[in-house]
Amino acid sequence: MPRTALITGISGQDGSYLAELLLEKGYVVHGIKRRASSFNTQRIDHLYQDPHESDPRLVLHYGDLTDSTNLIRIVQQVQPDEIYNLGAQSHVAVSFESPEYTANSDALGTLRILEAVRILGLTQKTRIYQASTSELYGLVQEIPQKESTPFYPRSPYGVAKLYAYWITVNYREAYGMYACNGILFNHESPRRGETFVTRKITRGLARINEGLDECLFMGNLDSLRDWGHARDYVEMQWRMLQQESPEDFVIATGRQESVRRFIELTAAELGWGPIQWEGEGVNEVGRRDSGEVVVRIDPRYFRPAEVETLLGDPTRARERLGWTPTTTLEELVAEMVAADKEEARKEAILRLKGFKVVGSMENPPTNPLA
Ligand code: NDP
Ligand code: GDR
Repeated sequence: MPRTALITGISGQDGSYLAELLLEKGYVVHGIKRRASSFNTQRIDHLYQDPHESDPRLVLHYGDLTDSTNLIRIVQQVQPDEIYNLGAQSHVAVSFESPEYTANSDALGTLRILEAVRILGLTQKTRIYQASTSELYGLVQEIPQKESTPFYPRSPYGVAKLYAYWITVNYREAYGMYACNGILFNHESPRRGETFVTRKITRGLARINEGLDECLFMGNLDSLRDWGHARDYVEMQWRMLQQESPEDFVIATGRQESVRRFIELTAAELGWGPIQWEGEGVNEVGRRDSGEVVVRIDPRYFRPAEVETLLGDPTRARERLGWTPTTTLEELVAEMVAADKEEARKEAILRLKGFKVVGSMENPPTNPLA
């Protein structure tokens, strides 16, 4: 019998890579997607199977982490061997705008998944992966951060994920469930949402390169992050559920760079000369080799409370999960730039041929709200 997995957040960046991985491994994959007024499954459309075919290996269910009845029904129907709880309002800046919704989906959503498994008597059958985050460390108490580093979240998102972390630990201890937290540091890919910083940079500079935009507006350029590739990280999510007993793991590369450096790496990948930084604070600008200002600061992108520095220590994952990231930061940037260059080139050709380019939801401007 093939194993059955249920993925919340299957339409997101990680959900799409994880679904690919599990299908390759022979799983039957069920995913929860939210009802939207337009199509929202672009990242998994290549995996789609006509539901009219017999025994499809990818099955999608409408649902939402804010709806217990729906979650209980889906878990009852699917009887999963593994649940990957990846669904979340995952944007830190947006969580300051929608703190209550973020708590409902990210904190209580996790509780609802755990309760569904418990209520349905599946505690000994179903293994649960909880998508925990380096945002738990927030105002960091120790560098680098490891599993034992104390938490100090700095956003409604971080606080909601703190609840999710502890309720996962609590259900493991209280009910003997196989439930574990992956404390994942930032991971990116060409499928990263357009408003997260790395994608905003590769997409924005690729559009400037094609003459579609003139300037990228940014927030804190000195923020430090440990960036890896999402494809590598979802493999660790799977491995965490294949251990003899459940444990929490930090997944990170152990290398830290600034947002500014990510811009420089992107510019280099586009074949530009070095970016010249001029001015200070909100007046700082980045000038490209041909003389144009391509980066400016917009205070809108600063957060009410910032996480300044994150650097993970993945020693435990290396020793127990055999963790070896396969993608360097330079390779990640190259892959993202190549994909965004192609998108920008397509749009430039459409414009040149006189086609009106589709509205802002399909092609959000380089400087979106978050
Ligand atoms: P994305 O934002 O790309 O995907 C989030 C997914 O959650 C989407 O499928 C989204 O659906 C879905 N979702 C949002 N709200 C709800 C809800 N109320 N009910 C059901 N589904 C919902 O995130 P990533 O793939 O990057 O991240 C996956 C998980 O890992 C998230 O929980 C995130 O917080 C966490 N994480 C991510 C890290 C990273 O660097 N990427 C690092 C550490 C943790 P829709 O497509 O309809 O919006
Ligand atoms: P983060 O990712 O908050 O770490 O959360 P994001 O890419 O949004 O920000 C990283 C850093 O870049 C700074 N920054 C900007 N960020 C955005 N989005 N837009 C800007 O214009 C900008 N300018 C500077 C930010 O201030 C921040 O310091 C991500 C999410 O995927 C979470 O779900 C996940 O839990 C963590 O990573 C680990």
